[in-house]
Amino acid sequence: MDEIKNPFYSTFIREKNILEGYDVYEERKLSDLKGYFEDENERFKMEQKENKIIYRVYKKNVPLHEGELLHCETIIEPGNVNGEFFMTKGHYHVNEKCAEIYYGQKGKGLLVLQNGSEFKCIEMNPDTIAYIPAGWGHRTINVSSDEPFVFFSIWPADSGYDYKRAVVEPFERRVIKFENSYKIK
Ligand code: S6P
Ligand code: ZN
Repeated sequence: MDEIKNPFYSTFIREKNILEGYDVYEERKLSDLKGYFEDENERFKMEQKENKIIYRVYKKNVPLHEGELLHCETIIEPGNVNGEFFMTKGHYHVNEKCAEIYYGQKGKGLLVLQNGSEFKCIEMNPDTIAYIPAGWGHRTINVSSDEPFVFFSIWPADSGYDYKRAVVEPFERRVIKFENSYKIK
């Protein structure tokens, strides 16, 4: 796509957790998160039994140029792998000058941020607006056991995704089910 000449819109259908008018749909199942959970044996067993969707992403396409903005909806299902809550893979932006904004819409989530030896966690509730500064790795976790966590993201179109760095420098904080809530270890 070279340029956008006309304004456009899409609509998030709250009752169905679907973005009407999306261009790209991605789903990440248990099998796509091999190696991401602490208990890999349990993840594999769960995958063999039923390869559940962990999260879904609905995106709009824009040209990947400086000045354009990407935006999407992410829906993380409730669940855990031996107590570790369902979460996104997490990534850094290839372009380290690119920040991002997350807006919580439904459910209860946690945004885990990492920058070298620094960590931050932000609780994401409906209407929480979180700012992810340039250079920080980011991952989201659904900390509810019974409802999806839904959030909206906006970020510069020339950010790129660096998933490898999140593997080489893994997120050191893990988010575990604890009583009716969670704990961070
Ligand atoms: C993109 C933004 C989100 C995530 C999405 C899935 O910069 O941070 O849209 O892509 O939540 O997470 P991940 O880590 O699998 O890309
Ligand atoms: Zn991002």
